Amino acid sequence: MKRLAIISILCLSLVGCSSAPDPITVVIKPIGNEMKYETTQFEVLKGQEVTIIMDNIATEEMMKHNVVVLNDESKVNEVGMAAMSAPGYIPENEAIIAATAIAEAGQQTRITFTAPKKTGTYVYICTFPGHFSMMRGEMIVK
Ligand SMILES: [Cu+2]
Repeated sequence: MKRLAIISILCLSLVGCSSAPDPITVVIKPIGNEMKYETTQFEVLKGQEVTIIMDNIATEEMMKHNVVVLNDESKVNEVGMAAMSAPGYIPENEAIIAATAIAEAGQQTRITFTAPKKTGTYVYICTFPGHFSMMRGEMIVK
């Protein structure tokens, strides 16, 4: 009986060790009123709960931004182009794994999602029309 109790305590602690990593929050801002992200790379762990905040510190009304994470870098153009005529500038596309809503100048938008189980580099873009060629970054999943 004593041994059984010890084994079950061991199992419980092992389960604790292998549980998902703590959630992470990443704040992404533009550089002032430029069409550029200040943060162009960040790291997360596979399976981690990730919150991305688009903190649009721009003061020019025309500078609206979001953060759209893709699982396929070859789809950047396709998604960027389709976004121009999509509701909220976020198209329906299988390559999109997470997207914040567009943040107006001075506003914040956010999205919470689970990081992919597969390690690698995932590109993120701003899909406000005309921005995706300039506004890009990389989410590294480790
Ligand atoms: Cu933008």
